[in-house]
Amino acid sequence: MQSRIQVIRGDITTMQVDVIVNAANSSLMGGGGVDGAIHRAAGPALLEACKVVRQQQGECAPGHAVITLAGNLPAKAVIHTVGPIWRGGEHNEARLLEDAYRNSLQLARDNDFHSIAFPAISTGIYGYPKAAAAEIAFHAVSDYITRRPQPEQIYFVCYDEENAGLYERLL
Ligand code: AR6
Repeated sequence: MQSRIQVIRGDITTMQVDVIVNAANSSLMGGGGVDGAIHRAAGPALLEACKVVRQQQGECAPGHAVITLAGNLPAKAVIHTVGPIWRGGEHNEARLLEDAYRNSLQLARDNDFHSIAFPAISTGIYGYPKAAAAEIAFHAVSDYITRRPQPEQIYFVCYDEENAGLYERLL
């Protein structure tokens, strides 16, 4: 049987899964990195959907997650989560990063999704050290799925070589 967790090298916007996760910022209004790539690939419908969520729920705090449609993406939906900005490690960063993974999985499960793809949240513009972030990602996801049957398939999509190497070693 295939492992429930797989590491993929590449671009998350091409993933044919039920839901992909966006490493967003609290405004939910788009940005650079994977957020920019997802908005470009999804088209303007995604920003419109984010604006509606923003009007209804306000900003998305670090560690929290919200869900929208996926526009032109192959995925059925996008979960936008906000990772912590790295400020030296003494500002609850690890806990917030773990929450970002856990709350995204919970939202996928609440929406009855079976497959989900994550980027390496916070490890780009937000500056989280990649090795530490990879360990937290694996720990948070493994811990979640050992206790729950859904989502059945989790992909870690690594865009840069350093993360790909780290994730493959952890797997
Ligand atoms: N597919 C998968 N992973 C990607 C892709 C892609 N197409 N593009 C980049 N990555 P970042 P953060 C990886 O900076 O650190 C935005 O402006 C990248 O190699 O996208 O959480 C938001 O609006 C890195 O490992 O997100 C926020 O303001 C990982 O995605 C802020 O950046 C995360 O890098 C969030 O910063």
